[in-house]
Formats: sequence, structure tokens, C-alpha cells
Amino acid sequence: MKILLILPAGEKVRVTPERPEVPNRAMLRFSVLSLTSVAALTPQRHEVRIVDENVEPLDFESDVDLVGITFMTALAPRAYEIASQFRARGKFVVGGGFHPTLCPDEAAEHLDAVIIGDAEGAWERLLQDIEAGQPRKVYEGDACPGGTIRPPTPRRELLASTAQHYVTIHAVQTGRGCQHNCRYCSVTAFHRRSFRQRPIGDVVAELRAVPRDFIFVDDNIIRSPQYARDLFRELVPLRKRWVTQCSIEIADDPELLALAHAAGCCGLFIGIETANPDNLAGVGKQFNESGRYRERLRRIRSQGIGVVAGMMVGLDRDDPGVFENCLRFLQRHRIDGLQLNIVTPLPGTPLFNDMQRTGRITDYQWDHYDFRHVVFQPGNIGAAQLQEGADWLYAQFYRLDRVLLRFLRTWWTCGWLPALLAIRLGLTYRYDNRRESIKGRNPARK
Ligand code: B12
Repeated sequence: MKILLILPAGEKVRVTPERPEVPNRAMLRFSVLSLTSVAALTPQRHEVRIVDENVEPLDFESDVDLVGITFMTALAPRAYEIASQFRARGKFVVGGGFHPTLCPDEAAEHLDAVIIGDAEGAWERLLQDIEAGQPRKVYEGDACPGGTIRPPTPRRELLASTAQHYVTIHAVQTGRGCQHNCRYCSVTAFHRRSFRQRPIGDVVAELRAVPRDFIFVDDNIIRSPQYARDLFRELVPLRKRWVTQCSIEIADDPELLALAHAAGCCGLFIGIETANPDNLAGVGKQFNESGRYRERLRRIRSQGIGVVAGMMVGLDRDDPGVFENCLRFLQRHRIDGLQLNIVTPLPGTPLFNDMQRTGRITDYQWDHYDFRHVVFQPGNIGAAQLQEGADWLYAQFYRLDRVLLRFLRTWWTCGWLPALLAIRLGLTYRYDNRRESIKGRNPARK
């Protein structure tokens, strides 16, 4: 069969035949690991192609037999549009990833088949059933006895022709899932509160074949501190440089932190979320211990590891002062980069269920679930104020003078590599904000 695997893109960043230029935001493009992984599971007799709409236009007249689409919630409307176009042309369309897994009934209305959870096992069974002329509607990935996964090496060579548009196509996973149970997080919901690890030998063998710079797209690389310690020790002689995401608890283990640095870690994305302890308790993230942020962040940065903070605004204790407080917090704690998220109740999470039960969800248009739109009634602040304030905070943090000053500060206090990453990320976010004319207003100022 001829198989086309698709990563859809949102309207503002999509490359189309009418708009063929690729937006200059490579720093925010990496991975596509979902599809290179599915491609790797596909028996060799099939021909596989990958199209990422972020970097190339999709041709609905493509000569294909089977279309596979990966999508998170924010991309569901586009995924369904793509599915309907291909189905109208008689193609069989299957979907997988976070949204189909967490909303399988909805997905099944738009697709010929839905993969729930991991592709491993499910994808191979679907292909066999299609060849036998008897595909089912829903497939579930294999259970993982013993919490170990052994996925085949992703087929990254399928991205060769567009690789220049990504900061890296070398996304590597050491495992899937997270040990925590934060109420807003769909990783916990997707993996049903479990986590799985790859054998360290498999990871190291894969890493030998990737270039010096790459990214670990784990949900929390220290989900098992012992595993992380063993992995980092193995990485030291490979002399790699990488970034990843993990919980702030890495700061509490000096040996683990030093090993991460020695293994080549130069940047961490950390979900700090909020400085307010009541907000942390409200989302089940007390382990962040807001009273210890200063000391923990200082420890991480003094190892030469830059910190990109994930911050949330719109939590129930947030008032109109949250935006300037957050900006001050980020400056005082010398945060090197920011991913700002407006609280978003993702389907399948406890947060979504709570908000739905109490009638707080005001918008079910999934393309607004991109963490940049207000889709619920906030507790202590107006919805319009939340939108304006979030836009203001993003625009302020990525103001050109701040980006440049941060670059110097990061270089001085953390090292040249984190500084280089910080300025590239800063200029990319700034470009994105300007492209979308994001300015906002601080609702605490009259
Ligand atoms: C890298 C990444 C990104 C990258 C690239 C995304 C990409 N598609 O490649 C970038 C930076 C662009 C990104 C952006 C965003 N992301 Co993101 N991202 C991730 C991250 C960390 C890793 C993705 C990855 O490579 N996973 C590894 C692969 C192997 O796992 P997988 O996707 O689950 O795929 C397996 C199965 O699901 C299945 N499968 C998946 N797709 C398909 C398709 C078919 C046909 C089949 C058969 C099987 C199949 O097979 C795979 C192998 O078993 C995930 C977290 C995660 N754990 O996945 C978040 C995650 C997907 N992102 C998320 C979000 C919310 C966003 C943003 C909206 C907002 C934000 N603040 O981050 C933006 C906006 C994106 C947009 N509008 O386009 C959420 C999605 C939640 C949801 N329910 O929708 C996640 C889960 C993070 C989280 N903590 O909640 N992201």
C-alpha cells in the first residue's frame, strides 16, 4: 500500500499552495516523532511518506491508499477537515495521538479507524486487517508488561527533504508518561497514570546514530531518578548536547543534576506553572513547593543548565495582578525562556471533567485549545482580562530589549550555550508575537 502520514498545522502557521513560504520559526519545530515512529512500525512492503503541514503543503490528489493523521486537541478541526477531503476521494483515513485517544467516539465519527494509545501493535494489526479487507473501527495499542517499551528506531530519513525547517529532527524518547498526576495534564490521562521506560542500551544505541545536538521529548526525564542517573552516566562519553523537560525536583538531587550536566544537558523545560501555593494545590502540583523556587532554580542554573519555564495564567486564585507579578517572578528568578499557557481544560483530564460538571466551559471549539485562548470562565478575573493580560505578559517578556538583556545575563550567569538557545528562542517567540500582532494590556493598570 501507499501510505501518507500527516501532521496537520493550525491555520496561522500552515503552509499551503497559495502560501508556500515556510514561517521563520524553526526553533518551535521539532519532533514529528509520532509519525516517524508509526513509519518505523510499517512493514517494508508498504511505501510511506510524511507530510508536515507546518513546512510543506498537503496535496489532496496524492496517489495514496491509506492516510494516517496524528493530532492533539487543538489540531482536531484541521485533522477532520483533512480526513473529510481524503474520504471524499475514497481513501481510508485513520487517526492516532492524544485527541483520538482521549476522545475516541468523536474521532470515530470523522475517521475510518481510530488508534487508541500507543501505535505499537495496533498499527500492524490495522494494516493486516486492511489488506484482508476487514478493518475494524477501533484499535488499541499493546499493553506493556513490566513497564518496558521497545519501539523501533524512528524513520527520520523520511524528513530529509524538509529537515532545514526544524531546529532538529532528532527527537528521542527514553520513555513515555510521568509519575505525577497533575489535574490539567493530558499526559497523565493518555498514559492512564503509568509510565514506561526503554532499556538504556536501546536508547544509547539510537543516540550513537544521531548528531551531537538533539532533543529528548520525554514528558519527565527524571520520572525514575535511578533510571535517569544510569542513563546520564552512559551518555557522558558520547559527548552530546541536549535539552529536555522534567520536574523541578531535579534540583533536589545534586548528584543527578551534576550527572545531567556532565551528560550534555544544556536546557530544561520545567513546569513551574504558578508562584501561588494555593493554585499549585488546586491542580495537584504541590511537589513544586513554591517557597523553594528561588533556591532550586539557582541550583539548576548554576550547573550551566538554562531554564525555560512553563507558566499558567487563569488558575482559580489568579487576580488581575497575576501578569505583572509573573513578569517580576520570571525576572527575579532569572528565567531564560517562557512558554506561557492560558489554563486550558483538555478533554480527558480531571480539570476538564470538573469544569464541564460545573458549567464553566464556554467554548468547545477545539482549535481554541492551543493554550493561547480563554475557553472557560475563570474564577477571580474576567475572561477578557485574562486574554489581554496573557497577551501582554508574552509581549513584555519577549520585548526586544528584554530578549537582548536576557541573552547577556544568561551568558554571564549560566553559560554561552544556554544563552545561545535563549536568544534563538526569544527571537522566535518575538517573531511569532509580531506576526500575530500580539500586544495585550495589563489589566492591573487603569
Ligand atoms: C514535541 C511536542 C510538541 C512540538 C511538536 C509536536 C509534534 N506533533 O511533533 C511542538 C513544539 C510544535 C508542540 C506544540 C504544542 N503542543 Co505539544 N507536545 C510535544 C510533546 C512533548 C512530544 C510529542 C512527541 O513527539 N511524542 C512522542 C510520540 C512517539 O508519542 P505520541 O505522539 O503519543 O505518538 C504515539 C501514539 O500516540 C501513536 N500515534 C500518534 N499519532 C498517531 C497517528 C497514527 C496514524 C497512528 C497510527 C498512531 C499515532 O503512535 C505513537 C507511537 O506509539 C508532547 C507530549 C507527549 N508526551 O507526546 C506534547 C503535547 C502533544 N503537546 C501538547 C500541547 C497542548 C501543545 C500546544 C497546543 C501548546 C503548548 N503550550 O505546548 C502547542 C501547539 C501546537 C499546534 N497548535 O500545532 C499536549 C497535547 C494535549 C492534547 N490533549 O491536545 C501534549 C500532550 C503535552 C501535554 N503535556 O499535554 N508540541
